Amino acid sequence: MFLKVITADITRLRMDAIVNAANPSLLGGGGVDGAIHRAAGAALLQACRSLPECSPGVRCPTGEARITPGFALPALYVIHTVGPVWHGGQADEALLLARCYRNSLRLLREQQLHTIAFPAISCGVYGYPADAAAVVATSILRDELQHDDAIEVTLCCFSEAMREVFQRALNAA
Ligand code: AR6
Repeated sequence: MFLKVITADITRLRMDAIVNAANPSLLGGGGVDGAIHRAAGAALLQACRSLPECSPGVRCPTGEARITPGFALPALYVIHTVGPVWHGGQADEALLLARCYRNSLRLLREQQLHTIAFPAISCGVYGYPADAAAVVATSILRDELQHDDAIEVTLCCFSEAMREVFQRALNAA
């Protein structure tokens, strides 16, 4: 199993795929989403816009994932997933967050790709408590990668404090 936690700007990573913590429109936003769109260039927005809507304004419902090229990024592909907004923990947040990780890995496997980096999905604007999100992320990933040596997963935190939270959860998972 290859699963590690680092502190980095995800837009700088040379991976088969990096994951974007997007919103259902897939038309960009702040945080890591804004950084990825800026670094990938306008072609990424164009590619996202051309993805089909499943309902008005929704290209990716919460918990699902979509893939596009990475354009100007060092990463070959971007897997866009939409994490849950934290509503206190009783609104299926953990289930939906788990689906983000599972569905992103499913797309990676379908495309026969091997290296992937995740940001701390939902831990910014969407307000998911970092320690709880880290437990979901690391337990799902450990479970998914247990019998899979082909995939290398990097959890890419944006601060040393966040890295410590995710590393602690990984050690306990
Ligand atoms: N590299 C790695 N991690 C980053 C980077 C970066 N360049 N920039 C920020 N982070 P957020 P969410 C971290 O808010 O909570 C957007 O507007 C950040 O410090 O980006 O899922 C979307 O369009 C935090 O730990 O995503 C949605 O509307 C983590 O990435 C909404 O935000 C996630 O924070 C999604 O909210």
